[in-house]
Amino acid sequence: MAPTLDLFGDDDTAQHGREAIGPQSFVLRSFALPYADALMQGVVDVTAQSPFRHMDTPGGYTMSVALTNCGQLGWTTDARGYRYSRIDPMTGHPWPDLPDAFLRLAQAAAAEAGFPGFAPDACLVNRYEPRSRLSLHQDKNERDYDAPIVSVSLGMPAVFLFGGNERSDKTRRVPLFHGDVVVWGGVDRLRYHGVMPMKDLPHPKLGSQRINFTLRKAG
Ligand SMILES: O=C(O)CCC(=O)C(=O)O
Repeated sequence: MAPTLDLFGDDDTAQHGREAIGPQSFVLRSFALPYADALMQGVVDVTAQSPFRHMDTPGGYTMSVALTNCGQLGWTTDARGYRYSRIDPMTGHPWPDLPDAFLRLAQAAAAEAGFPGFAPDACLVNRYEPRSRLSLHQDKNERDYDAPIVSVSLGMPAVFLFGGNERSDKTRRVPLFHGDVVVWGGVDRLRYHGVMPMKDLPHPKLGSQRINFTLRKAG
């Protein structure tokens, strides 16, 4: 019988291993699976304090991806621009603490990709639904670019776009599944990236959503 494609990466057939997508960029297949339950509990705890919301961009659009943050600094956007802030503008309170499992996973993944000693102070949590997309962008709001970005995928599969240092550079399509972690830094730190419009491929545990965390050293 022909092998079936495991779309969810949630069982023994999930792919494992480290795939290079740039000189200092890697997909760590299924790396987050051992942390998945703790991560999802972390999302529940974080969103109880700072709920998901759709933010506006300086260009006048509302993002199709809903987001929140945890950690000392949270990334926000509104008509005035993109920035990090210590206070959640929706609640008027500091962002929730970074759950311990997020930190442990981020440090382990960064080390696995060649970036030991990663000390993130910001975690953006994105929630994608069918048709949500994230256009190509560079992560440039951080104070310096010495630390890598660690990006964790849970739930529905997605196609991650990984480009070059110019917006017009060719992009590579990288399928990402539940439990995959992408790490990029060093010479690749400013590469353009984004997510193609999501298809509705419900995940057995998370349903028709994809949760992504990106951990950064912003301050
Ligand atoms: O959802 C993803 O895989 C990427 C997220 C991202 O690029 C970002 O939050 O800047």
